[in-house]
Parts: sequence; C-alpha cells; structure tokens
Amino acid sequence: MKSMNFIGLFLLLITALLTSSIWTVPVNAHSGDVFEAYTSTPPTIDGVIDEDGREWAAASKVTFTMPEGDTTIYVMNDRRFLYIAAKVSDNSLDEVVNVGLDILTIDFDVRHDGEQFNVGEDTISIGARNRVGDGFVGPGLDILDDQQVDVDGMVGRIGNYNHFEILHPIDSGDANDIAAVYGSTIGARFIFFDESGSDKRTISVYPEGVSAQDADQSNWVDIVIVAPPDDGSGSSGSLGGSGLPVTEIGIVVVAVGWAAYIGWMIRKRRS
Ligand SMILES: [Ca+2]
Ligand SMILES: [Ca+2]
Ligand SMILES: [Ca+2]
Ligand SMILES: [Ca+2]
Repeated sequence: MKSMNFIGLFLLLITALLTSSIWTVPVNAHSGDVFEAYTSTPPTIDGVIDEDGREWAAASKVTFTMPEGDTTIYVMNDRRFLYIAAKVSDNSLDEVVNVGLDILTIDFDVRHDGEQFNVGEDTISIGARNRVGDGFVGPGLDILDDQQVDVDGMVGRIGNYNHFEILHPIDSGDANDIAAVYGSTIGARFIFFDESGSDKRTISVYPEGVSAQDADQSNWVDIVIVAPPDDGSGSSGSLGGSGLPVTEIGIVVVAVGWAAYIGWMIRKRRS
C-alpha cells in the first residue's frame, strides 16, 4: 500500500511541475504585439510591395494611422534573413540628405530584456535612394556604424505610398547585430522619418505611444524568429519535429496516471 501512496505523491509532484511550466510565460516585457511568420519564398527587395499580396502574403502584418494616412508593417523570416517592409502613406518621397529624406529605422532589443536601448544593441535603416544603414549603440549612447554592413534594402513609390523593403540576417556573425536562433524573440520598434533634415520633418513610431528618443524598451513589439516547418532538428519544445510538444505529452501521461490512481483508490475503499 505504501508504494501506491508514493505513486500518488509522485503524480502530485509531476502535476505541480507541469502546471508551473504552463503558467511560467517566457520573459516578455513588451507590448503584446507579436510578429511571427515564416516564408519559404524570399521577397524581392526592389522597393515594391507586391500589390497582389503574394510576395508578403506569409508576413505578420499590422496597419495603423500616421499623420498622412494608413501605414502597414510586414515582418517575416526564412532560414537566413529577417525581412521587414512598410507601405507608408506620404505625399512625397523625399530623397535629399539634409534637405528632406524619408527613412525607416528599426531598433532592436537584442537581449529581449525590455529595459533600455543601450550599448551594443542593433539598429538598421533604409532611406530613400536606397541608403542602407547598419549600426549599433556606442559607448556614448550614440548610434555608430558597424564595420560590417549586413543590410540590404530598397525604397520605391507607388501611388500615394512609399514602399520600404529591408533584410537583415538572423545571425550575421557580427557582434553588432542581432544573433537569433529559431524560436528566439527579439524586441523592436519601427521609426518613420518623413522629410528628415527639413523644418517640416515628422517622426512617427510603431508601436504607437513609444517615443523615438526614449530608451525604454518595455513597450516595444516582439519579433519571433520562426523555424522552417520542415526543420528536422525540431524547434524548442517539440520532439524531433513530430509536432507534439513535450508539455502536451506530459499532460496526457499525468492525466492517465491520475485516472489509474483514483480508480485504484476507489476500488480499495470498496473492498
Ligand atoms: Ca518587393
Ligand atoms: Ca515624405
Ligand atoms: Ca552588422
Ligand atoms: Ca548592427
């Protein structure tokens, strides 16, 4: 009989462990906006977000309102790159440095701590006339250029929209860039400069309510780097890519164990 009491205790312990693993949400200090999408077909980085929706069809998207109208952000990754695009309502594509320049900047919370945009963190940008930027936060909290540029991008204009398309490796090997693996979550904010350099410049940020100057990362969005669906190595929490997470298998095992144990207790009391 003692052995059955021991089994009861064991089941209780495992149940407690499983329950805690379900309710312990990974550190996620951000706004709740999550971009999480895999594409097997890379987009063409040509400054044109395909109007048929094919090119960015797999992307996570969000549409919000900026001073000149609606803006849509697209995010997705494949095996090698993180792809970001934005279709921005704007009455002109401003292309001249120090006179008026339209730029999209993405700042990353590489450590995903939701704390401060500080030394060593990664920032990329794409400006009109296809000026790409790959930088990092330097010791004086100013933005410095990386030695190794790991960004490609193009800007185009269709109708009343500026189209920005940019890519950045998931793991470039450069200490001044994001270094993600499948399943990683990275914080980010998107900064839109309109007519930068002129006295008519405006700066808009997504998520809304986040400032371009404030280093506080607690309300930035999350970008999850998604594993390829056919990835044989399996992403975190799954058994060899079989699709059944360890936690779910554990719940089934423990449920069956409890049923057997309770059944045994009932039979014991009746006898
Ligand atoms: Ca394109
Ligand atoms: Ca503009
Ligand atoms: Ca770099
Ligand atoms: Ca960088």
